[in-house]
Order: sequence, then C-alpha cells, then structure tokens
Amino acid sequence: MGLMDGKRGLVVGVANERSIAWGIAQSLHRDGAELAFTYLNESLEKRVRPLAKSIGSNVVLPCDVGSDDDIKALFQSLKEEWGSLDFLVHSVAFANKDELKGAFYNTSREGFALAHDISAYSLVALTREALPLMEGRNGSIITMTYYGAEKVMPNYNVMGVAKASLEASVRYLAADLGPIGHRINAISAGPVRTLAAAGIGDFRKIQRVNELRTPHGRLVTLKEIGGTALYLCSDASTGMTGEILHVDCGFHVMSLSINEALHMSSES
Ligand code: NAD
Ligand code: 0WE
Repeated sequence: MGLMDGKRGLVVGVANERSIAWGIAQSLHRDGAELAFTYLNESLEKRVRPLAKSIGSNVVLPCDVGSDDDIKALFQSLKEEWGSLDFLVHSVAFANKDELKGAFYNTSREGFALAHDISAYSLVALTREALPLMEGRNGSIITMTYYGAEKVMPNYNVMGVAKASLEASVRYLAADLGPIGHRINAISAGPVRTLAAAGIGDFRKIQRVNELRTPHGRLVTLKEIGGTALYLCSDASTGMTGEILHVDCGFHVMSLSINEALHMSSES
C-alpha cells in the first residue's frame, strides 16, 4: 500500500542521479507511482533512460521546454501511452552562465528573456498542455524554486527574478486550477550539489553558510525534498494549493547565524 498507488505522473528535469527531479522520482516510485520522464537532448537521454528503467519505467520522451512543438508532441505521446495523468513534476531552470555572476544590471535583454522562458513560462505551458490529460482526476502539479526569489542572493541575479516570476505563476495557476479540481505548489529547496549547481563558482561557500545558519546545522537531502514532493503530489495535501514550501532545514527563518552571534557576544 502506497500513497501514490494507481497514480501516474510526468517528471520533467532529470539530468542525472543527482538531479532533484530524480530524488523526487524515487520517493514517488517507492510509494507506488507510475512515472514517465523527459530528457532535454540525446546526451541526457543516455543518462535518463537507464535511471527510468531502474524503477520500471520505459516511458521516456524528448522535450525542450523552450519549444511549444516539443511540449505539444510530449503530451500527444503521453495521451497515446497512458490516456490520463495525475501529477506533473516541473524541475527545470536555465540562465546564461555568464549572467549568474557580477552585477544584475548587466543582464542582457536576451538573457533575461531566456531565463524567464525556460525557468518560469515553461511551467505555464506544461500546465496548459497537461490539463486535457488531468481532466476529472484532481491532479497535482509541483515546481522547484529557491530563496533567491525572495531575498537577494549574490550572483543568483536573473535566476532570482525568474524564480519570483515562477512563484507568482504558481499562485495565478492555483487560482485557475482550483475550480477544475487541480492543485499546484512549489518547493523552495536549500542548496543541493547538482549539475546545475556545479556550474556555480562559489557553491561550496553558499553550502557552508547554509550549514552554519540553519537550525538543523546541516544541508537538506534529496530524500527530504522527495518526501515533501510525495506529500504535495499525494492526496495527503488536498487542502493546499498556491503554496511555496521551504525545504531548507530552516534557513529562511533565521536572520543571523546563532553560532556567529554567540561567538560575537563572547568577544565583547
Ligand atoms: P539539474 O541540472 O539536475 O536539473 C535541471 C534540469 O533542467 C536538467 O535536467 C536540464 O536538462 C533541465 N533543462 C534545462 N534547460 C531545459 C530545457 N530548455 N528544456 C528541458 N529541460 C531543461 O539541477 P537541479 O538542481 O536538480 O535543478 C532542478 C530545479 O531545482 C531547478 O528549477 C532549480 O532551479 C531548482 N533548485 C535547485 C537548487 C539547488 O541548489 N540545486 C535549489 C533550489 C531549487
Ligand atoms: O536554481 C539554481 C541553479 C539554476 C541554474 C544553474 C546554471 C548553471 C549552468 C540555471 N542556469 C544555469 N546555467 C548554466 O549554464 N540553484 C538554486 C542553484 C544555485 O545557483 C546559483 C546559486 C544557487 C544556490 C547561482 C548563483 C548563486 C547561488
């Protein structure tokens, strides 16, 4: 008996075994969900297919979320394969690497549009195309966000602005989806060393500051993010929509690090 028995869902955003989307997929699978996956390009297909197979899934489809044609073809294939859908996991973000450092005002018009297109608009487009398959099934949609949407995070720059757009999109989509029985929520995760994070210069420092500032005194795990995703995709969370849940070991409730504050008072 699992929370997700009899439910089918699409997971968008697995690149490798360290992807947050893969952590989420494992949690959903453990509780009985049947999963389909997408991959961005052929080199990632080689990574995603074996991962999908390892949890008994052979529905693995291409999709660049920057392409309306890809998104339409994806849901056409899913319609033929399954006919219906109970949940959707959106775990995709992209900005030009050279705009994830330096001054935010140096963001180019194209870079700003690209970050918003791939990281925020894609949720709107995927939601729209998923709706016909979710009809009458009280579906659940989740997406991944980050604290840089709420507060300035050095170097996160245009991604922070795109995440703010993503979070507002969750609220507007929640209002659209409520009357037809579906829900949408976001998980705001603490820093995890994934492929997307590996491209960031000071990522180690960011993780260290998080360890020191969180009440837990450690970083969040993929399993913990997966557990929250399981809750949000399951009927355990039917009273919740439009919400942003922080799965960050409590980082966002702290102002100063307690360790730091104690250290200072002992010196005075
Ligand atoms: P990841 O690199 O494993 O996943 C990012 C995914 O986005 C990859 O699978 C990549 O193929 C996909 N992608 C990029 N451009 C795409 C496109 N045009 N079409 C389709 N797919 C595309 O890294 P991750 O850290 O697991 O990132 C997943 C999500 O989690 C992102 O939204 C990210 O912003 C968010 N997030 C990450 C962290 C972190 O510290 N790693 C923290 C909070 C939120
Ligand atoms: O959302 C993210 C990462 C998103 C991301 C990462 C990359 C790296 C490679 C988007 N686009 C790209 N483009 C690339 O070419 N995170 C929450 C992880 C992250 O990224 C940061 C962070 C944190 C945390 C960037 C700067 C500062 C902190």
